[in-house]
Amino acid sequence: MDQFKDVAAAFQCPGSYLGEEPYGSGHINDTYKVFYDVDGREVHYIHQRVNKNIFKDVPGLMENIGRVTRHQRKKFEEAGADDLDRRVLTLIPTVDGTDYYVDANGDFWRCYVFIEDAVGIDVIENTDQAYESARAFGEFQCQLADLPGRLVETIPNFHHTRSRFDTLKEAIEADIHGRADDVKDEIEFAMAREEMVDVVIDLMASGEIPERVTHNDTKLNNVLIDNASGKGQCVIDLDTVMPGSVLYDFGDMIRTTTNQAAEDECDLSKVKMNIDYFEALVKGYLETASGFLVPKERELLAFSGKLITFEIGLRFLTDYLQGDVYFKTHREGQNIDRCRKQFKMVQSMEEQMDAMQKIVEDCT
Ligand code: ADP
Ligand code: GN1
Ligand code: MG
Repeated sequence: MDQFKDVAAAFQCPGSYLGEEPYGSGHINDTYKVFYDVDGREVHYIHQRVNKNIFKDVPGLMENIGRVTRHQRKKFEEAGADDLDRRVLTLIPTVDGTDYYVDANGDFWRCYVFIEDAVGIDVIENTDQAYESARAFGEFQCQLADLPGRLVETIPNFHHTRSRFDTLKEAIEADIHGRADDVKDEIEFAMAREEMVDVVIDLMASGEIPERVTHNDTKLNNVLIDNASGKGQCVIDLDTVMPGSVLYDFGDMIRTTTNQAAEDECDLSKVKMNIDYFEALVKGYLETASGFLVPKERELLAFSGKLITFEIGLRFLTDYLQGDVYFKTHREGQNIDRCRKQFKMVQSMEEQMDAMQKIVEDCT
């Protein structure tokens, strides 16, 4: 495609551009695996069009990613890692020496070294993957604990659950697509759980929970798992790395790795929080994070799963009511199915909260 030729020419990728294919299953950016010929050898890169409707300050976001990946790389180097380009995302600069390229439509593009022989997993297959992904995200937080300066907030109030709740209420009131009547049960489910939304925000405001550099989008498929060893190879999708709480990260790990149903599963009888996956997550996470967590953070690890799953459920419900304008959808009703799945997970966690809490205590 001509457009890709321009993008390819903008970056300092060695070799000549051959073609590209859409890649991965992210809901936000447009991601392509791009093929180059380097002296008869096929070499791959990732080219990504960053979603500028969602990220209002792409230069600030790219500056964050540069700072974060340089810091991670230094940490891996100090630890003696010999496969740096597979441990941390590597940005390829443009011919002008910047980290992003703006095309004729005003769209922002970036280019990463393609991490071979590792994949982002959409649906968990075994407890090792839960352990490995949590270990990798904990290591990520640990490495960034001494990052100098404050990062740009790429999406303000991203995990401000109160503000997500209020936005849902506005969407219900406006009901611009006339869909609210069809989702009365989901609305009722959400409204009945309002008391949950301020817990972490209030503890952060009082200082009992520290602000840290966090990933904020710790979906299982945002850590690449090495095909050969099954180890957590590289944390990716750094667009939302910014000041936050570790509870947002641990909570989203619980949401996405403790059941084998797809995020938009329609058969809710398949949706249940699997306590074995939860235990593997806690163990993997504490292996790398136990050194820095304060007691309040530990105490709320199990709760964080319920909170973040509820929050994402609110966001899917809001997007459904607003006409599917935020998350990419591939079929009608996908956002409401995603919402129902999240709410079923919330309910399942409510039922198992004592057992989850006990696992955290036993691992501490
Ligand atoms: P989104 O924000 O849309 O989720 P991601 O940055 O997570 O975008 O990228 C989408 C998918 O592309 C990932 O789930 C992963 O499968 C793949 N991917 C991203 N970066 C790389 C990389 N450097 N090497 C290999 N695969 C990658
Ligand atoms: C989006 O980018 P991706 O697909 O990894 C979203 C997350 C949601 C997730 C739900 C910037 O993540 O917040 O939890 O979808 N990212 C953004 O699957 O909104
Ligand atoms: Mg992603």
